[in-house]
Amino acid sequence: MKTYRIALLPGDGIGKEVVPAAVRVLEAAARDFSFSFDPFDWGCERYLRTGRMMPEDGLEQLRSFDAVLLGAVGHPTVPDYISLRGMLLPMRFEYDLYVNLRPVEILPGLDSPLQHKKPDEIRMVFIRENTEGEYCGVGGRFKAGTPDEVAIQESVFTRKGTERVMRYAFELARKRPRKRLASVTKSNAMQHAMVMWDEVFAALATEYPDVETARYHVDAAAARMITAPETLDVVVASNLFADILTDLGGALQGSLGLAASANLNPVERRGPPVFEPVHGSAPDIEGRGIANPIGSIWAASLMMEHLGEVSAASRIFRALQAVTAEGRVRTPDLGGRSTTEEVASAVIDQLK
Ligand code: GGG
Repeated sequence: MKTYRIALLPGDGIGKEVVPAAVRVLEAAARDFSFSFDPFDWGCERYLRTGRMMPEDGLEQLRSFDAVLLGAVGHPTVPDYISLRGMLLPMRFEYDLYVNLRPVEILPGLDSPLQHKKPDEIRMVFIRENTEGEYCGVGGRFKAGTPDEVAIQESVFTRKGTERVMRYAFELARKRPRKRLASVTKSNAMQHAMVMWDEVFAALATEYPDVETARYHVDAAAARMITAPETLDVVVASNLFADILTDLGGALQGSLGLAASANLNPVERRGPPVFEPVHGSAPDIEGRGIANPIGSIWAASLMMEHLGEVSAASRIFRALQAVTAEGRVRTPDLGGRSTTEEVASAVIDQLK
């Protein structure tokens, strides 16, 4: 029987509540395979104790795992750039997980804040470039703390990095019923990187005549997500643009607590893929047991799909859908009074 080795990185805040909920669901979903879960206590508390979010050889420690299930990073007393760059971004960069896949769709029984749209009119998947762009970290500060201070934050877009993420998005669009791909740009204002982005998109489009393409400036894309979400199917965007737009996507879904993501390298393995809810550590509700575990459970379903356990992935997702459709068990972000544990138990009951 196949045993999947999963590294658990709950991280900070509500990550420590939603990851155990997802693990319970995964265990209940295992039929003809099993899991071996290894927990790692990496995160901001470790940083406050030792000065590092993870050990120096942390990335090596994770390398042989089949996948990583991550919760959240962030703590009120640790600068966000330290927590993000101390654990999550190094995994994406070092393992070259260049695709960050984020579905945006309405689960049955849940209402989007867009009252003028039907649930089936909001069904998109964002493909976020995940290893370069605005997040590359190139830059510096000069004359820090003086009135003459200069801060430079460079974006780095490579043709290779742009092309490979767009190719993934085209391939995905080709497999979906609507076969549409929108590229998010800002080439009117960013005449170097985003013009190259547009050129690569246009060149690839000639290889995919069956895929209907569109190109929107990021500001127009944000508006379109509200006014005409039914026109969006697969959306490819840079690291920063997609990070922002998928938080809007989470809001359209009804709560950021529902949004899931998969950090993947579909071509080669330099390390394990990483699955995580989109939300952060939410210190305002930490420790109250009311965090919505659906984003984390959905991420676990994406993980099973990526590991080739398609039937387990779809059983988990259908169980999630059954729970939201029934509407009896909901956490407060969805207007209910249920706890994280109660939602996980309801999903497990559906799995049975
Ligand atoms: N679920 C992981 C987490 O804590 N995400 C919050 C965050 O700030 N993410 C930034 C990013 O995805 O680039």
